[in-house]
Amino acid sequence: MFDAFTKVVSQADARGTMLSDGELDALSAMVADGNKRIDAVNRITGSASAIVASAARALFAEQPQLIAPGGNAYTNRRMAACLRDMEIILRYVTYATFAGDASVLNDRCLNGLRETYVALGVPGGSVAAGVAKMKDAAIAIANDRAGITPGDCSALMSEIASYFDLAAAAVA
Ligand code: PEB
Repeated sequence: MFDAFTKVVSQADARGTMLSDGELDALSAMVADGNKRIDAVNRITGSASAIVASAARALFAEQPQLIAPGGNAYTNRRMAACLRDMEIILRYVTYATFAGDASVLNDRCLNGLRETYVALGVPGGSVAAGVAKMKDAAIAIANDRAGITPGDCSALMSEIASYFDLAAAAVA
């Protein structure tokens, strides 16, 4: 598991070189903007249940076969497993955002997930659709201009979006 710093160190070590100016500049910019990152993680974390609930509601409205008899979220047990899976994925997205690196998400959540869903008969495309809905809900909350010192969060928001996209692509 890497964060943005250990990833750059590991890459430099693999090359056997000192850290480059570009690497130092990029990490320096990340530190300078660090409060935005922590605030975004804090907001998403604090609204995690609402993000999962609204994404699940939207997913089931769009794909009602999932909650119809025989569907993959039919019965309380499967519904609970589905909401739990969405929450797990969201949790790893917040870890990746905090670390500034996708490796924790890849290694501990997405690795083998597609195969797990195939084995379970859970439709990966539907999970991906749920993840995309979580992305929209999470970005809306993290990027809300109200109650914060306004600044440019566009790079951070695209970074967060990229972690959701990675998760969706891993199971789709
Ligand atoms: C992945 N999900 C399920 C299982 C596992 C995971 C390992 C089988 C064991 C169990 O039921 O608990 N676990 C989960 C995960 C990690 C992990 C992400 C990462 C570290 O350890 N059903 C739907 C939707 C979708 C869904 C499309 C969006 O209709 C999910 C939610 N996951 C779902 C369902 C099951 C499941 C299990 C329904 C139960 C399947 C079954 O037993 O029939």
